Amino acid sequence: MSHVTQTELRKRLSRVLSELYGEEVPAYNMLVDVAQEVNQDYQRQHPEQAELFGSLERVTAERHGAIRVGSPEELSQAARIFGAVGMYSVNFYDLRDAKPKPIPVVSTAFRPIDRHELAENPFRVFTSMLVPEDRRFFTLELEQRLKEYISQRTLFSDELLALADLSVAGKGLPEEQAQRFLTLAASAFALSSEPVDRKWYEELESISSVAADIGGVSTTHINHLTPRVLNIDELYSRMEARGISMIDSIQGPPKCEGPDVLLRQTSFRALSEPRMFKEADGSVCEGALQVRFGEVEARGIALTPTGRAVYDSSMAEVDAESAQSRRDRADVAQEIWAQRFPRTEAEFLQKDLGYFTFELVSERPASDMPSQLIDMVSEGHIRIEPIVYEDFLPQSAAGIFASNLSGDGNVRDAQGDAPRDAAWMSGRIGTPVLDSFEIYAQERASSLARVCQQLGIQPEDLTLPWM
Ligand code: OOG
Ligand code: NI
Repeated sequence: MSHVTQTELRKRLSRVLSELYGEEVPAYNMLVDVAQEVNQDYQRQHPEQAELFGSLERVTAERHGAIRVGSPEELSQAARIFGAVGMYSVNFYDLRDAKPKPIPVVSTAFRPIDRHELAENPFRVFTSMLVPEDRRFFTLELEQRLKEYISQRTLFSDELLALADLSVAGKGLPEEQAQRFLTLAASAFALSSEPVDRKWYEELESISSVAADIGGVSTTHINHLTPRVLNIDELYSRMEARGISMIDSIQGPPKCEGPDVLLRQTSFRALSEPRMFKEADGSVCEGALQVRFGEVEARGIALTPTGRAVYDSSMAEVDAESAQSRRDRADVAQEIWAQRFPRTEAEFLQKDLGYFTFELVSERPASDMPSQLIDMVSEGHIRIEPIVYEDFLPQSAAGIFASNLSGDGNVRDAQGDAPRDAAWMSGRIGTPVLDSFEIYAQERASSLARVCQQLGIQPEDLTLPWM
């Protein structure tokens, strides 16, 4: 019987979830169609740039999902399921003191980490976990009831988890088991028809609608699934032209003249979905909830710690300046970006703002070349290629969460008292929570090592912008 590799399993999982979500949220299908139109037009108009950040084939299949779970046990199970298809926990995001609205979760993203695996299929899932111990949101009494409720439910069946472990051990699954794994995974992430206990849901919703979406129901579900687009400004206006009202702005860096950096995202609120409710008197009736939405993303260069610091301070500057001057935020952002970020990739490299890989394109011996990497690039001996940002941005994620919340929520005046970080999360889920800066730096280093080997020199022989 044929063997399905983890890579193939990931491709299929992404496809199966996309079909499922399209059935559940028809507006998603429209978003995917519009994204594909925009990408094809972009490819036609800018053939030399369209594949700068990944092949069109990759970008067309590319999705990120978002799910939410209630406890470290549930998160560790999600890690096993994603591990089965070659997706690993990268970065720790704490959204509990996020602006404009605090969200009672800490998050990570599961994604492939190897460059070739990303090229094959970069499926990633932003996974958030409720923090019932945080007193800014929950009293001790509510914490206990939440934990009790969550510990009694089963998000992922034993059979699904056993197949996931088999896939890790055998680097994939035989065809029949692969199909079973996909069927069970899809049903674990589907919206449940189980009645929602109205009183319990509303109690949690008065604190945070994210808390209600996680702890107020007996299953998890895909909260959104996001296609990638090559021109997000164009997508934004085409969706509005089709009568879909998008959130006020695009999250993340503004449109700028220089190379795209990091991640830009925008979303629209999905329509109400019918859900069954169980009332206090035991009767069951149909109601509606509005928690799921559509989102789209555009990706650019992964920034180095130096570049990221410039990004963070520029964002803060934009906030301060637009609040003070009351000018349009997008205009202020464009102005500040033009001052803070260079216009060319070579300058990004020279100032050590972004990560690149390298390719030797000259036949000359190393002795005939400059010893500064940046000069080798500007004289055309070495070609650079930006490393695409594969992760998320906490501030943008907070904006995406906030723009789709139903109520205002309620944050109490208390100490948070539940410290969480990557090491804590890693200990609780039993696998490392990787740091994306290290992944990008590693990729840059191995690419440079290859070029040096071709030249018969050591990386230490070169003057590097980041050393
Ligand atoms: C996750 C929100 C964050 C993103 O793309 O930054 C997110 C959620 O709503 O569960 O998906
Ligand atoms: Ni998202």
